[in-house]
Amino acid sequence: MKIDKLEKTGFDKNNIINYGNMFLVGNGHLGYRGTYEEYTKEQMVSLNVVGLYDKYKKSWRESINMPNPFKVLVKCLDESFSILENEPVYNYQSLDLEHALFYRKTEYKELTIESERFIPFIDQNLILFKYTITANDKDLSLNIKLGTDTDIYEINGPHFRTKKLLHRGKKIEFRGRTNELRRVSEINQYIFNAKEIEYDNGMFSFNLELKENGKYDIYCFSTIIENGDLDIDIPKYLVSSYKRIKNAHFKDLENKWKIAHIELKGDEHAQFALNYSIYHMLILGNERFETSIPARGVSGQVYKGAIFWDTEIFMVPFFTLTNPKVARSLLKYRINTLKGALAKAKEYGYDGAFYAWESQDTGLEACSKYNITDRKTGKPIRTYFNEKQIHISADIVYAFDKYVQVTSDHSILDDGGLDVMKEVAKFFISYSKLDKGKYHINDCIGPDEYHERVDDEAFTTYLAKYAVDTCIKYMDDIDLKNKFKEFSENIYLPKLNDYNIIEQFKGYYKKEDVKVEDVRLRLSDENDYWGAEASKTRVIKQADVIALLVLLNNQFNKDVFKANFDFYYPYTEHGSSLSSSMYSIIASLVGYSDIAYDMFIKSATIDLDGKKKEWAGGIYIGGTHPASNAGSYLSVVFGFAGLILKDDGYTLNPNLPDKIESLKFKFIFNNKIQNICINRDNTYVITEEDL
Ligand code: IFM
Repeated sequence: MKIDKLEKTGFDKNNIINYGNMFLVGNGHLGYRGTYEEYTKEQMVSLNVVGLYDKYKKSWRESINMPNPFKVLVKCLDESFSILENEPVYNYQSLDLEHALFYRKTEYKELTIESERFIPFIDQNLILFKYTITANDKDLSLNIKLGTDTDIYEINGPHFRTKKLLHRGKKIEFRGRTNELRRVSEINQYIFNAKEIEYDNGMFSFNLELKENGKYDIYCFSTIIENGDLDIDIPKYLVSSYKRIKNAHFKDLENKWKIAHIELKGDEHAQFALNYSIYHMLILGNERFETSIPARGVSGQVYKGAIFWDTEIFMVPFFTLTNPKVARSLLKYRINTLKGALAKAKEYGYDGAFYAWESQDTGLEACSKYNITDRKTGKPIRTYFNEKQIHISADIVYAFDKYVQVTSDHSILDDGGLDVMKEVAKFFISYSKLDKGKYHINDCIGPDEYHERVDDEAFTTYLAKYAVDTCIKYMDDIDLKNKFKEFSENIYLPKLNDYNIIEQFKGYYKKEDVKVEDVRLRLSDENDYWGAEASKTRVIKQADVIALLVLLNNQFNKDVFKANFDFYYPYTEHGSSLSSSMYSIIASLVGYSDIAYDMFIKSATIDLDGKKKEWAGGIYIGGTHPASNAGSYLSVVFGFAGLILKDDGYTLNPNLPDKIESLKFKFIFNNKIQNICINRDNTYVITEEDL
């Protein structure tokens, strides 16, 4: 297995934010953006913590960023060696995808700066940094400023109503109290040699005489303490600790890759993009936390650090197949937040569990009623994602069902999974309206968010029925079963028309028949919110009926896949990064292998090509795109390989794109590793081995 590094040379200020996302490191609980040590909050330096949230006044409640533990500024006389002020002779940065290690090298005539950082999984709340200065061709007298920057980058902050810095020797301790009165601290242990050290407000300052070709190393071990425990025992780290933890981290990552890696022979571009996508999954899956994975992963506070359907529909399947323990902890998050979902249902007058469209630690709704602002006027736009995107509850049941199917781990049902299912079933029954003997799910929003408050929405109704049927499948309670069966047998499902097409919602066909480019021309700016114009037309934001066909593929045949693909493809903007992987999968299943390939590449390169949407109206939506990363994995496994999961096993129906000579991957099914090898002619060999 060879996994190339992500590498960039040169420096362009315009790339700073993008590279911050691209070169992210994390361990599913902490994330540190791919920024440089001289940067500040202006360049969006951020140490993001998943599962910690705070609300400042009337702003959106969002995840917390901690102080930057590793700020370094180097000066020689009056010359600053910050890349923001001083153009280097050579600049290089890399991300070792195999080992989740960030590295940078910036060369000036007089000196070279190198740094690296990583966030181990083995030690949950630790980040390690190393910084090296080399004097190039003469002795140098340097001044170094090094320490903790408490001027934090925040979107809806400030989140720390009190900030205190304590300093003992080379240790700096930040103690913060959030607006929600949570105590969080950060203990930063620095290792460096210096004679006279001054300290001011989180920063050490000292002079350094560096001989020609001499090297000077600085280390930092930063520990985040989330429970306010001030007596926590933190080891005293040494230089040898750095090497030891780094070695263990490398081995850990190598083990993770063993199952997750996919070989796409003959296509280096696709291979690299897929490796990069899988990297993002690996730095997000942490079985020891039940805080789930936010839509922007650990790259920052965009989307409030909240968890969406992205996790259950895109990411959970990746982990179910490659690391079921992580999948289980993601599902546990939905069990733990059931209370919030019950409260939300009650608030809106429904029974059961109405999961939050944007969910945080409590499971209460974090999605604002005005989730988008008008780009020109700055005025908030009323959206109904929160109240009407009810498919989220069914998506969660879907993820539970697939997990059980693949792992045979029924204990998740006893641990609360069945309660989730029952409450979700009750919710859909209470949401529906009986009309002429049929239960209709009206006034909702499907994955296509441009058409709000529609009736008989295909994705939602099919998934609602699936959720209720899944609950019936697993439960014993006869009375409840009969009640659920009555609903399931009589729910109204949009039917296939004479051409095998499923109408996305009642009245969709009557919408103005224009295509994506027509709507684009109606916008005054590409960053305008598309919903305003698209809602009047057939143009949709993202896979909706197509997503339904992917998820419930057992219920439809190839003719239906093809008819709906042909119909909806020209109307789909792919305005969400969740769209293209769904189209890729269906394109593979109908034999459109070129489109399948293009859509896969689109999904896999979302964080590499710099072309993604950064604004929705006036709201910044940049960051990494884990659902799209997971989607590229799914495009290969469910699309190119045609994996179909069934209650009694699985089947493969491969359709390799022309550029790919062979495809090899592993997944875990029923506690056994399945080794799949697909040849150019779509013949394949499966071998099985013990875990
Ligand atoms: O969950 C998605 C949604 O489908 C489209 N807008 C962005 C959300 C978060 O990724």
